[in-house]
Amino acid sequence: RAPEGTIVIFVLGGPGSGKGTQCNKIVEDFGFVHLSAGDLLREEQRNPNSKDGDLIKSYIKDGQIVPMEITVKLLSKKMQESKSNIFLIDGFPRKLDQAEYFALSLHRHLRYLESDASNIHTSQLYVFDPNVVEPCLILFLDCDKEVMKQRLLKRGETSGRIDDNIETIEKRFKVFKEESLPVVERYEKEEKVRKIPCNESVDEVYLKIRPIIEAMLA
Ligand code: UP5
Ligand code: MG
Repeated sequence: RAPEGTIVIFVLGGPGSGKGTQCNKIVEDFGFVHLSAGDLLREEQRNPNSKDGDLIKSYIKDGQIVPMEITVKLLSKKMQESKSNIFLIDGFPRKLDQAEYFALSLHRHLRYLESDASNIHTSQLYVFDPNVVEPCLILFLDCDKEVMKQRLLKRGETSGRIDDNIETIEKRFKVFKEESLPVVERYEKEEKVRKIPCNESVDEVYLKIRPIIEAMLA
């Protein structure tokens, strides 16, 4: 059963496992807000007024994880601008400490608002319920490395993504295994993870995801 208030679902999985593709299907059916951390970082990187553009570019090109303060700032800004309260967060957290930082920084932000904006009624500022910033569900898209590699190389023919080349793809796999998989293992201990085998077609994979979301909302 989903908690009241803000609902956060993390969609995790290796590079090319289909996170973005499956999130789009979920949005079509359920209308949640989809926030891809990678998409937000690429958008920020292209913004000529951003002071972080060059830094983001160098991390992504090297398949490394961008310092989390940057990513969390982008995510929490989008969450606060949104009128919806159900968020699919795709490709984040990518490291154990990022999960803690995500929850904590939202707490801190609320306290800051509470102390600073004394002329506005505080209830108007509670965009997040601090008790439910923790995710209620983790969808883990589990895909064979060879399948992911073929998908990314194919996409790389037209995507223009600076990380869709074989050299960076291999680095992304290594970072995923060493740094991001422990995040999934952490949430497995809390029994929040639903593991979805993802080698099949887009529609076959989605057929396994849809009932999980329905059950969460029931
Ligand atoms: N495709 C998808 N599903 C398919 C299926 N079932 N059958 C056949 N084809 C399928 O899919 C990839 C490709 O496969 C597409 O062409 C699709 O049509 C096809 P997609 O849905 O895009 O997969 P996704 O898992 O989203 O792959 P993506 O490349 O986005 O995953 P990454 O995790 O590598 O990329 P992301 O954008 O999340 O991050 C990129 C970089 O940003 C990271 O390497 C890192 O440097 C940085 N980053 C951070 O530093 N911090 C963050 O929090 C997030 C990102
Ligand atoms: Mg993606």
